[in-house]
Amino acid sequence: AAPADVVKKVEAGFEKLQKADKCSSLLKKHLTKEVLDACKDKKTKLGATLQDVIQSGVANLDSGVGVYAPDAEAYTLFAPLFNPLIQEYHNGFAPDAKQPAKDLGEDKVAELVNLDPEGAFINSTRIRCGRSLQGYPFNPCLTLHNYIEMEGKVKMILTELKDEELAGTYYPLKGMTKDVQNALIKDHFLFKEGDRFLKEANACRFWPNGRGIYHNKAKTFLVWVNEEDHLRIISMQNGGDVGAVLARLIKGVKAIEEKAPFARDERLGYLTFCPTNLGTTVRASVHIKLPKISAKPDFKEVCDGLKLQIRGIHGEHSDSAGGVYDISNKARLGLTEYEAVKQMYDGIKKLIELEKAAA
Ligand code: ADP
Ligand code: CIR
Repeated sequence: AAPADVVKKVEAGFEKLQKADKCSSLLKKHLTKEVLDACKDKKTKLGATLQDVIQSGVANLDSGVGVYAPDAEAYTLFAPLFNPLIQEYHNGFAPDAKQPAKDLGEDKVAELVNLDPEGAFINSTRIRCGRSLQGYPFNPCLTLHNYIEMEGKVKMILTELKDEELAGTYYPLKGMTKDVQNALIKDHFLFKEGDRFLKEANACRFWPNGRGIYHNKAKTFLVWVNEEDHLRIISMQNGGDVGAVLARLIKGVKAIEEKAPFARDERLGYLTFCPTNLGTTVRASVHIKLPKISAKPDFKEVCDGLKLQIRGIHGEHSDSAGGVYDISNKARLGLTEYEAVKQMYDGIKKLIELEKAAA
């Protein structure tokens, strides 16, 4: 069972959330007294406790979600907390629901014609998915040795990619100059450093060891190694050709999957560190200018209705700049990979129609 001092910490965390009037995280909402009592004494085989699950959201009261899974077992052991939270985030995915079989949409990419052929609204399009290597837990439970071993395995797989569009170079974060790192971040290619939500989840230990980025010359196919997830596989390019971006992602995912076994759960699909990414793990986004409708007070409501999520210009927890927003599908669980992309596609098509019609 969880040690007494950990149970104390968890109880103090619960009290802190209860007192925080302005906190509107899913953690605060779903960590009821009953859920606390059902989970506070539990410990996974790897030694993770409820404290590991909630510590980021307790430290960061402005979290939208506030929880992470330290290992795969956490999703079932702490189901009284995760299940209702997952249900609310992913469009009502119920405790007895099951992630459908994988369908990346290879046979349907041609239907995704350019959303903005004139280039009037969309700066760029990006689709990413996450993968966890079978046999390794998530960040808080990884050792320095794990990080270095995982980086070695992934680097080997990536540097052996033969396809011209996928072939590239792996750049470890360790030893990268700050200038290069900051330029990659600014240009939206690399993950940021010092994310307080990840830090408080114990996800940045041994940084920058074992972390890095792989990309092709054009920086249209990229893989993040050991940031929030073991792998983040990314396809991106300027403009609104969603089909081309998806086709490249599919090619990359298939080539990598041939070489590495990934963790997938019967019910939850592909397993990830953050419950918002479970299932398909797909976030398909555009950087888009919608000056008229985004200035209206109901913009967020309109996006909610289209099952879209709004982020700022430098990703999650950042602000818009120059009227450009990052808009993506919100749910990743309970639908297929293709449907996740299509949710973004259909929603953005609608937003562009609304923008054109707006006074
Ligand atoms: P993730 O998408 O992996 O969940 P973030 O929201 O932090 O994580 O975004 C990561 C980076 O990807 C950020 O620099 C963000 O600006 C960039 N990005 C996201 N969508 C697009 C897009 N459509 N075009 C260009 N860059 C994008
Ligand atoms: C939050 O709750 O706001 C952060 N923990 C992020 C939640 C979802 N985003 C993510 O996993 N990238």
